[in-house]
Amino acid sequence: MMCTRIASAAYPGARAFVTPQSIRRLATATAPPVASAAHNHKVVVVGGGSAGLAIVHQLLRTGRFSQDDLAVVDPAEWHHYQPGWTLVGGGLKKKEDLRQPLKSLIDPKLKFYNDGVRAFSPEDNLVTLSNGDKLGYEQLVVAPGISINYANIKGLPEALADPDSLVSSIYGYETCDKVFNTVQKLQKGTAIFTQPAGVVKCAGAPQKAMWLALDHWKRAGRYLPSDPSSPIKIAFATGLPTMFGVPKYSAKLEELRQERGVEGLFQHDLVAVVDGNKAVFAHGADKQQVTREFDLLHAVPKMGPHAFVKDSPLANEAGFVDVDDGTTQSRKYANVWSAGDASSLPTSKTAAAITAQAPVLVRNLLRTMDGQALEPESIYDGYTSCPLVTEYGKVLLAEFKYGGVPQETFNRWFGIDQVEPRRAFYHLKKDFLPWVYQNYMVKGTWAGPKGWKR
Ligand code: UQ1
Repeated sequence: MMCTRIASAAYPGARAFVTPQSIRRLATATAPPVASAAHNHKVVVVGGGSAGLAIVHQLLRTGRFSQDDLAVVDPAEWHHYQPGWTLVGGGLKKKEDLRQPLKSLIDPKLKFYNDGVRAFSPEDNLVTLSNGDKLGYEQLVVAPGISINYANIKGLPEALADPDSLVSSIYGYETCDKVFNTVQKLQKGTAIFTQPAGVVKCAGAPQKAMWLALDHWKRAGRYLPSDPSSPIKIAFATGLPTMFGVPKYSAKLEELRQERGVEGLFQHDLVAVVDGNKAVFAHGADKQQVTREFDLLHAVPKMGPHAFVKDSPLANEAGFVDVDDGTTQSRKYANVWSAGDASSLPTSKTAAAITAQAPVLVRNLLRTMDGQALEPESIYDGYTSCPLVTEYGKVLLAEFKYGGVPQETFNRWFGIDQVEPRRAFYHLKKDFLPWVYQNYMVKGTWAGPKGWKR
């Protein structure tokens, strides 16, 4: 679960720079080219998403790399600004405006392999592409994100694909615009918004979709909070025991839920959609089956590591790239690194988290490449953020680190308590962040709360 993935204790810093003896020390700047590789690169970055692009362009900007020294591997045609899909769900943005051809975002000095990964062979410093080609590397960054597994909820793929159903999800490009269509269509009945047990990216997004829909219906006079005669009724069905994994923000969101008359179905994990209008949940520890009828369903699919990561020697038991919580270095291979959703870093999976992870990873990777020990201060503290839209025009800006400890940028500088939903944070989310992401973060010049970097 997202909330339990947040480390319960503060990061034990000492572990970060005491490298286990068992770790491989072979791959440094002096590593010989790999004879069996079709192509050799100094650094191979798997993934052209938020983490991959930020990292590879930060590496390039050091000026240490020549043409094709750095390679990016990704089979995608498009790069999406996924944090914007919540806003598409609220009718605030067009999904077409949130994507760019991936190729157009990759600096011409980089080698781009527009292909998937079949296998990692870290003992041989090799990555095998889907087309069979082998890439040799000195350093490897694994940042391919996570996989969305729609089929793990029975009947969900069919319900999402049916253009006439009121079943949608902000979690996919195909369906994020269906969300607002279904919200506009619903005149009366029960709307259910779900959040699965287990790992999801952006643990706040499932309820953002709900808060925007609620506000839309309220403004249209179809939702009357806590009034039994309300034409529309709303339930939030979550696999988790609370509204959010961090107590400070969870308390506020629970207060909003109660104030706004939203039914809370906690520890309800959606397992099936049947007959077009029934949601089946596994409830509690004994997974007791609970069925609820709906008129509108916003479903959040199950997510998990990609098979090519999970089935590789790089993975931990849960299937994520097994890296040190502080250094982002693989616990098994000293020349392997990971950040973003694919990594084992025990924090909430967001683009904001990557703004803090990427500079640490880059610094530590370069030190390792130079055969130098890691610096004790180059440690990721678990920083992540969730700009939680609570209504049109208001955002609660959750920012926290490992242990669910709040670390609020605007509290630090201006003494503003970010638990209070505010208009300024709404504009940060809707206008500033998409702009800074596209113009700076993917180019390697944005470090989140630490601002712009060279
Ligand atoms: C951020 O930098 C970022 O990436 C561009 C996000 O992802 C969209 C965020 O959600 C947040 C909160 C940040 C952090 C930036 C500031 C100014 C706190």
